[in-house]
Amino acid sequence: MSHLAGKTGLVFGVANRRSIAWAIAQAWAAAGASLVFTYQGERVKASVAELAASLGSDPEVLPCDVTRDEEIAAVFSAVAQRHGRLHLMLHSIAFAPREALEGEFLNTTREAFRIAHDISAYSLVALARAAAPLMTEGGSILGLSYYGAEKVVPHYNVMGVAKASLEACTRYLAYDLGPRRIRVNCLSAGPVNTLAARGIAGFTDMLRQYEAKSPLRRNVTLDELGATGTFLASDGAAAITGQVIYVDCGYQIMGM
Ligand code: NAD
Ligand code: 0WE
Repeated sequence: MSHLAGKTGLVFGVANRRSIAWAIAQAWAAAGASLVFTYQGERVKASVAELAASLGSDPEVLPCDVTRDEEIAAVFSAVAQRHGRLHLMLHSIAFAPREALEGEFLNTTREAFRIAHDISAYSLVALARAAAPLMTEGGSILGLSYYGAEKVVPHYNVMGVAKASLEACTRYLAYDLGPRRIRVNCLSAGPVNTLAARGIAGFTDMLRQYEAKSPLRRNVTLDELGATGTFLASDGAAAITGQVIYVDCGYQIMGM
């Protein structure tokens, strides 16, 4: 189905083929959207360019480290020049210094707190502000969150606090941008074995916990995240804004 035909989308957060951003980008492309990709740093440039090229339509691939205002500005001026307008934007970015995801939350340094919030939450505000003037026909902005925003997940620590901020940013942005018909939502994913999850102590146990305890008795797949991401981007979700939609096989409803 071509639910996103004629729409232009900008994708932040592809690092490799396991990235949630790549799953959603593929689904957006399959629904007919034209995409522009960004990547963080030279390390992932080639891999993002190769993935983007595999979509066939030769999408643009631009550098963007979201801690750099000048790189954000350059991305949006390139999109404005080449496409003139924008309909969809995906924010699938998170980072906290590794030490902050080990040990006690109590020991979070001022610098780790700043970095986690800058990259994982403030960047949504900066990108939304830059995107809004191009979303002249309305738009859909989508972020990625995790249950640790709402409940304590041991070791998620400052990332949980940053995700709580991301979800609150989603609501305030939805309020500001609603009159321009720009919707802002978060998809809260159950655990997925990506680069960002690899090397997290106990991650395999977490996947098993979801299999044992979630109502659907399994883990979410990348394809399912792509499908929900496409729904939220489509006119089927035209009256949904400011929401956190759980795509976690129902785990979030459980009390124990
Ligand atoms: P990933 O490592 O594939 O993606 C994380 C992305 O963040 C990478 O592409 C990386 O380049 C980007 N990034 C980090 N710092 C950046 C910066 N300064 N500027 C620009 N980009 C930067 O891992 P993923 O699991 O696909 O993570 C994507 C999103 O999904 C994140 O927001 C994450 O919190 C969220 N999420 C992941 C899971 C999971 O279990 N994997 C669950 C729920 C939510
Ligand atoms: O949002 C995330 C992880 C984001 C992330 C991952 C890393 C690893 C490498 C942010 N910063 C870094 N910094 C690094 O140096 N997830 C939802 C996946 C995740 O991470 C956890 C989890 C889950 C789930 C960490 C502890 C406990 C659970």
